[in-house]
Amino acid sequence: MPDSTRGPLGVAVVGYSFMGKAHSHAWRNVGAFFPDVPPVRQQVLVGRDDGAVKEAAGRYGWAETTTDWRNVVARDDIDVVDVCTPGNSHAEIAIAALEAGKHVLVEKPLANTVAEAERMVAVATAAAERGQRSMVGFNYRRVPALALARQLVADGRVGEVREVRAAYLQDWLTDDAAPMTWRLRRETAGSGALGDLGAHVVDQVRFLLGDDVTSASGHLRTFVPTRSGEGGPEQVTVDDAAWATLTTAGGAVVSFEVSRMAAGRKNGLTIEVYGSTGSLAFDLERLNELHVDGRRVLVTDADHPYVEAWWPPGHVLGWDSTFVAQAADFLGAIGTETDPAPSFADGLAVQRVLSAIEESSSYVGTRVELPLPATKED
Ligand code: SOE
Repeated sequence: MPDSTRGPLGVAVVGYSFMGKAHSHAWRNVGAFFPDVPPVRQQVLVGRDDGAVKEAAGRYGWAETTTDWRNVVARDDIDVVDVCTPGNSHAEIAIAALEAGKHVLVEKPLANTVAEAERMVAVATAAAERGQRSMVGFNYRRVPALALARQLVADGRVGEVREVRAAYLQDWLTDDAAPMTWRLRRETAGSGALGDLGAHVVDQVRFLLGDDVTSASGHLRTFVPTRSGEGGPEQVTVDDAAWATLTTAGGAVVSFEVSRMAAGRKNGLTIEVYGSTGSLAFDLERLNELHVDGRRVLVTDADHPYVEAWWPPGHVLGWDSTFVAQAADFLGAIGTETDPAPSFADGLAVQRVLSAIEESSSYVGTRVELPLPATKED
């Protein structure tokens, strides 16, 4: 187990693209806004391209860089390993870091498959016995409005939850000419919108309701089957969009929709919770607001979750603040020797739902096929 009594915790982030940048911002600023958590040293930024990772490290505030994550997880001056790589390397890096005695944070989704996630849970469970903390980066749990929504549901403010409508809509792949990326290859991303965006939706359903998903009936679609790769046209092997109906142990029914082709929606995670005595509604593109029974609540008061770490009422927060609060919760767990949430087990539960949605999508039996009207068949 890392010896956190020897001063600031040494942090290494593996990955320097979008999530590596967001997490670097978090490690750099967490101490300023959450002074009661253990301090950190931004020690190593890891990336495969030596020149690019050095340039990023200079901007993001890292002391050094390397192209070899295996070297980093073995270092005695590294206490925390933060995995911000594509999903196909989450399991290998996280397991190696846990077995090397580190605390580990992994970006969502936890893994690309249920089997990988199960292995990660087993290693994390054993590591917890040694005092090592592990967490999966469902950062939207740190949006004050969603943390407040969870409190309201738990306090019975909306009564028995019957319906949830949740969608995560983006539009960066709407244009057929958008080129191939690792996110469109099953071998690197595991799935498309389903795992990338749907992981957040499933985690939010479990987080807000404090409940588990017990069934899934899904439909996946790839609207643009090939895209331009470096070597010419390449097959897209993941979904562009996914739909599902989920049920929960508590009896709720969830309408689930994710897409990367929802023209005009940039980062549209919307969640509506309908209960027997009230309702809640949230839109990530207006993340400081929560609608309670249709009335807008500006979630910026000091007694709202996380807000007192930031600014006075009305001084709204941005998407990036969720990563700072996430780092604070992770460091707080290390400091208090408690296990943080969401755990790898939560990540595995999400992976199981994603897998069920994908599996059910291949079942013809769950869909009633409707013949086109005669006039259309001519
Ligand atoms: C996809 O574009 C993405 O970057 C997700 O991977 C993140 O998890 C989400 O927070 C923002 O959108």
